[in-house]
This record gives sequence, structure tokens and C-alpha cells, in this order.
Amino acid sequence: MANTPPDFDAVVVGAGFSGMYMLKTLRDKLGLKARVFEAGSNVGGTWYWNRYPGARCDSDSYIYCFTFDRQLLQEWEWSERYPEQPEILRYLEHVAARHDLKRDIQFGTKVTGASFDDTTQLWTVKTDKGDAVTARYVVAAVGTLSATNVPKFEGLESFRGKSYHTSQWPHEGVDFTGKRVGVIGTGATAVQAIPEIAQQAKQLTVFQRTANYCVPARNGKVDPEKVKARKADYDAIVQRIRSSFFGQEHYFIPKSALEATPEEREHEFDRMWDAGGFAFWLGNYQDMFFSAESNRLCADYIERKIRKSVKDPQVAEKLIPKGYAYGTKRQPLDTNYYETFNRDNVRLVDAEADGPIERITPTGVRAGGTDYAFDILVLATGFDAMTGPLKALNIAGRGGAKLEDAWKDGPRTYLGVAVAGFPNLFTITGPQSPSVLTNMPVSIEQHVDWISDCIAHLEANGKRTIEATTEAQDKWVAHVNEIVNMTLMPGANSWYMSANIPGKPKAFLPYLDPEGAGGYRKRCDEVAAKGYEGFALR
Ligand code: NA7
Repeated sequence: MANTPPDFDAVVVGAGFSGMYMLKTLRDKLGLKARVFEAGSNVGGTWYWNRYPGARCDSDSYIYCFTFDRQLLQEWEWSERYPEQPEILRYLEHVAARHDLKRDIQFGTKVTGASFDDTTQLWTVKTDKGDAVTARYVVAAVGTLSATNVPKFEGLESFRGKSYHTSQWPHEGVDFTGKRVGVIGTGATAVQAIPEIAQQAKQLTVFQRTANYCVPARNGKVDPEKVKARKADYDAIVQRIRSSFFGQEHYFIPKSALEATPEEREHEFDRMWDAGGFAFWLGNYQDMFFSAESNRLCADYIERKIRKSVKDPQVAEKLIPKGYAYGTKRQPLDTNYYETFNRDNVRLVDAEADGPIERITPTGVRAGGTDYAFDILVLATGFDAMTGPLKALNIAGRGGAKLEDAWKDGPRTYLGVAVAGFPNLFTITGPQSPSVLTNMPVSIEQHVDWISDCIAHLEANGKRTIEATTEAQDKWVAHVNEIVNMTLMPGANSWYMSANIPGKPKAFLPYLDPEGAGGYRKRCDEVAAKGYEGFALR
């Protein structure tokens, strides 16, 4: 029994950025037999599902891509600073074709369970298409923002118009022309979608629960000379983003905002604001995430910008965030978001000022005692972030222990890549790794490289399993929480803190290394160099 050969060396769940590169590495570098299961009908992950109007990447395109294929870095031409969803999907399809990935991907197949057999030391992975395959390794490449959050609004099913969640957008698109549209949510997704929908709809009503601090994306064509210079410098760029704090070319100003003179500060704020993108968020004064006083200076600056952009002072007041520190919720990047509220066909319903959503009715939404009628309802209500997609896999580890039970009080991992009691299971950009705090492809490639090196090590040393020890995991969990508790992050009702899903145990989901993602990379490499310290290899 113990010697029954498995169907596959490895099963990978998901064919987005992470699953694609994992497959490439397992198959073409390690020579292993791998099978990818993917629920969608094509590669792309996030970029396959999120097809709402205005969907685009918030990281600069020249670093939002694979770096393992240096030739492709030279060949591929992005059309804009932040490519739109269709273009990223085209890119990923191109990568799949170029590396012949699809022959090992089973599309339209959802994994419904994965269980570890203590006797055979193999995983059995089951799917909704009736597969039950065995494998030595399981790699969850399920993404971090892929478990859709549809809030349990009373009466949602009674709505007689059309309703769509942004992450399950129809492939044929939605025509808003002449329609009365309601959008629920004002997160990064809604901030991209609202200006686009407003241009088409007869009338647009936005339901805001929490106002966000938005900064301008400043999208556009990139100067061809800059593109050329970057291509000539790619090796150094790759080095820089890998060792950087956030997997981006943004660096903190190495002083406190409080040390700067008001003039100097204003000059720096203007510089970051004019640069657009994540510069203001990730390249600000170094104490911005730690000192409430410094943070307030950033927040005040954005408040002034909002008041300048929005003509109606009452609407501006509603759009000004209150009650949490700047940057502690995911930074939305906007293109005419605030200006959209100056349009005659757009209105804002704020939970605090106008009353919260009470229920969905057959004709629309009731909020604060008022009925709003719609033809189309758009739910831009986000995701059960990071732990949601992993729990959905119904994973049972050693002794049949369920991942869901192991994580009932929040995620418990070692390095965000492994879980005690779940041998040979790896989570790419899993909870308690830097992941969503970084430019995702950089963190994805780091995890994939680390996992494939780990598997190569096991193979070379005749080891059948690797498993995080409970001691190492306990230490890691304590460390993750200790660091975040030094910052202002726990003060916000953010999805980072698991606060967006009712009943979800409060826990910080990613990991903020004191030396950033570059520091985390070093930690992981050191663990490997010490013979996988904190893991038991058998
Ligand atoms: P987010 O950032 O979670 O935003 C979801 C929005 O929906 C946010 O404004 C929520 O308000 C709102 N929301 C969620 N549930 C409700 C209920 N029950 N009632 C009213 N409003 C609600 O998701 P996105 O899709 O925008 O962005 C996710 C990530 O994708 C983004 O961070 C990028 O990394 C890409 P809240 O702020 O929780 O009060």
C-alpha cells in the first residue's frame, strides 16, 4: 500500500499567476508530473474572473509580470502604465501558450476536497468533475482575493432587476446605457468601476459604508524612452524589486513626517501625489504606518484634495474618511473617482449620514428608510480574503484534521507557506506571508521558487514529507501579530484585519516583515539554508 505510485507528483490548485509558474517550475525545472485543476475555463485567476468595467492592475505594468522569462520581459509591450484586465489576461494566455502550460491544466474543474493519508503519505484531491487523484504534494495556488463575498443582505434574492458581483462578471459584459444602477461598496474595485459605470448609466447611486482615502492612479501611455531604458535595466530592476519592501520601486522617506518643515512636507506630498499610484502609500514618510500624528498629516493632505475635487461640500464631507488611519485599508487608485460625484446623474448614499442598507427589495435597495429603485445592482463587496479560498478546498491533514478547524480562531501558518499537521501542502502567498501587501507577482515568484527548491531538496535527500512543527508555527504566529500590533493597521475595519466578513475571527491576514518583503525573502532563504529549520523532514 505504502508503495502505490501516486497519479501525480504534485497537484496544483488554480491557474492564475501562481499556478502557472508553479506548473512551469515543477514540470520543466524539476521534471515532475503535475496536474493543475482550475475552476475557470482559461488561465488568468483574478484576471479571468474580475471583468468589471475599469478593472485594471494597480501596480505598474513593467513590474506586474513574470520575471522568470527574461526574454519575454524584453518582448512584451504593455500599452499603458497600468494595463486593463483584458490586456493582462492576454499576457497570461500568451505565457501559457509560450510555455505550453495548458496541456497539464484541467479547466472547468473545481477542487472540492483534499485529504492526506497517513499510511500512504499521499494526498487525494477530489473535484466536482468526479476526479479523485493522488499526489505527493499539493500546492494551493488559489489566490488571496478569490472567494467572493456576497453579504447576506435580507431580500437579495427578491431583487427583480439584474445583479452582479464584480468578481463574477459576465464575459459578454453589461450594458448600463439608460439604466438606473446601484453600486454597493467603495473599495478598490468600486473606485475603478464607478467612474466607468457613471459615464453609461442614466443614474448611478453609490452605497458607501466606509469612505476610502483614494489617490490618483495617473494612468496613461508610458514614454517610449522610459520603456526602452527599463528594458535595458531589467536585471537590476528585478534585483531591486526582489529586495524592496513592497516588491515595488517605492522607498520610504527615511525620516518622520514630524521632522520635516511644513513646506518640505507639502513639497514631498505634492511630489508623491503627482507621481500617482502607490507612491503616496508606499513611499511616504517612514513613520506613516506607526505614528498617528504623522499619519494625520498625510490624511489631512488627502482631505484637502477631496474637498478641492468635489463641488458639493456635503458630498465631500461624506467622502472624507473618518475613524481610521490613512493607509491601513487597501489604497484604492482612482481615475476621476471624486470628480464622478460632481455629475448630475450620480448620488452618494452614506451609511453614517444617510443611514445604512436595511434590505434589498424587489425594486432596489432600502437604506436609511428610503427606497432606491434600480434596474441593475452591482455588488463591489469584496472577498473573504486569504483564508477564504483555502478553507473552501476542504483540506484534511494528518489524522483527518480539518484546516478549517485548525484556523477557527484565525490562520496559523509557518512563514505563510506551510501549516503544521498538513504535510507536503504548500500555500502560495498564503496567510501570514507578505502577499497582498506587496506587488503580487514578486511574492508569487518568491514562493514558487522557494517551494520548488524545497521539493527538490526532499527529492534529492530521499525524504517523503516535510511538515511545519507546531513550535515553529506558534512562534511565527506570535511574531506576525507582534509586528502588526506595533503599527496602526489593527485600528481599521479592513479586510487585512478580517473585519469585512461578519463572524470571521479577527486576525491580521498578511505579514508585515520589519524589513519588508525583501527581509521576508531572506528569512525564508535562511530557513532553507539551515536544512529547513522549523520543519520536520521524514
Ligand atoms: P473591498 O476592498 O473589500 O471593498 C468592498 C466594499 O464593499 C467596501 O467598501 C465595503 O465596506 C463594502 N461592503 C462589504 N460588505 C458590505 C455590506 N454588508 N454592506 C455595505 N457595504 C459593504 O473589496 P474590493 O473588491 O474593492 O477590493 C478587493 C481587493 O481587490 C483590493 O484591495 C485590491 O487588492 C484588489 P467597508 O469598507 O468594509 O466598510
